Amino acid sequence: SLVLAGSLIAGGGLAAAQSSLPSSGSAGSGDWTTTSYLKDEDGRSLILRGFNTASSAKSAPDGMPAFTEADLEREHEAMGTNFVRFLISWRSVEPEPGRYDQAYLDRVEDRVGWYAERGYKVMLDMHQDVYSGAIMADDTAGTGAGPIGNGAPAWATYTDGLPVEKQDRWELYYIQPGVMRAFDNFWNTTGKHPELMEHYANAWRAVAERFADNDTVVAYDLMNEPWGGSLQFETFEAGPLTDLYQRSTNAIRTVDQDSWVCVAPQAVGVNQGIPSALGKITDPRAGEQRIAYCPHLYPLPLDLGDGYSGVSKTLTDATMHTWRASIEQVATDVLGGAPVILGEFGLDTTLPGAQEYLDRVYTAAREMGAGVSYWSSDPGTWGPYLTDGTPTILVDTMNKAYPRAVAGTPVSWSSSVDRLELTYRNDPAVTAPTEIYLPAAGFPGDITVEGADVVGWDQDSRLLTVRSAADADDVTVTVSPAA
Ligand code: IDC
Repeated sequence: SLVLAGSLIAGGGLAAAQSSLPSSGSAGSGDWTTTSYLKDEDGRSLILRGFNTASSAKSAPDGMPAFTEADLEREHEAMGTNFVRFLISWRSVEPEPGRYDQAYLDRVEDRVGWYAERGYKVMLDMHQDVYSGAIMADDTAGTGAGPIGNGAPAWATYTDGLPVEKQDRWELYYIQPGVMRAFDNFWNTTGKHPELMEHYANAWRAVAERFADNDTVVAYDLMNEPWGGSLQFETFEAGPLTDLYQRSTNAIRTVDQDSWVCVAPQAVGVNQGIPSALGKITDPRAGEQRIAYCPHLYPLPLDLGDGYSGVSKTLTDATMHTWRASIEQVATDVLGGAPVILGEFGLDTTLPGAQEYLDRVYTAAREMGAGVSYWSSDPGTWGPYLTDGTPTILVDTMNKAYPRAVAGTPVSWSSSVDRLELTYRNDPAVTAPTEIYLPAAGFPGDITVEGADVVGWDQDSRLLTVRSAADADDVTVTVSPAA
């Protein structure tokens, strides 16, 4: 069973974790930071903070999340986010082989417009869970929008008549024979469906064609939580997964030169800290590579519903320690210095220790120079608001001061309620100012800025813009409320 697979994986992760834990026992204290960031159209380094929006899109007939522009306005006002990992799906992009649904892309573009108006950046995530909604017979399975699973269209779902039995947890469907076979056919491990990966890459080209000239869409997350079916770890990641990424990247680059292509490792195991065997993806664009690494983090104890305390906390810390090492290894050694976005992490915010875990992950992301999209904005105890609109602890957790767009390369930054400090290597080629978000709670009125010239401080948008001398090298800016 997957529970067994899960404990095997957790066991392997822990063994690895223990052998590499520093003797002081201070897990996750590595000082690696990326020197590579996604850039905006003005060349500024982006520090991205936001949500996955949204799980509700997965099986909606029109493929749209139950998330309105008013919901975005509330999020923007309350949390100062600047990023979204927006869920799209292959079944919606290519409902029939070779036919790309432009009306669907119109709906996506409308939502992207809401984000654009508020200065966000968007990463489109080609989502899947357990391959497709067509894995089980159901009224809606024929469109690929069935109740269990999401992602691939029905026409690309070949279970070869193998069973998919009802399971208690959604993750358990991954090892049902019919689902395993659907993946084996997709990756052409069966040798019967070489066309499916080609379709997938071309579906990405259709998406990229639509958004190539859109400055708000900065990244394409090629596949949510890849699963290799009967291929696992190296045979999968270094094999068909790397191959699919390369083909999709090549397809995207025939129409879009500038957006980042984000790749993720196998989910099971690597989300829990096991090293990844992903291979190098070569970006055919002229100039620097624009490949980003977008792993997820789901320590097993939290996923199984334990809180962040006691043994569960010890195991979670061990997971995070090996996870960071594994992220660094792929981003640096394999992908050649790729920016990192934590595409998903999340938990039930009512679990004991949830606040401490959230703080711990955001601290790690800050230290690593990684963007973050929390799973997810959907209403409920995992999200920022319950279904009746009551805020959870996430709202205050997210609403912190942070630099959003930096006119150079961030070296380090930190913030408390009423102070922000940012050090960056100035890039004289960037003329747009550095942009910093300052929540009202700690910065209610006038502010004091040291180390750079203030360009503007807008107490409505809560955005401070600053500029340093063109010949400056390393710049340290501190911001606090005026005395
Ligand atoms: C979960 C949703 C849940 C849904 C399930 C299957 O929260 O309502 O039933 O997907 O579609 C992931 C996945 C992400 C999961 C999330 C939380 O990428 O789709 O959402 N998660 O379980 N990987 C690890 C956790």
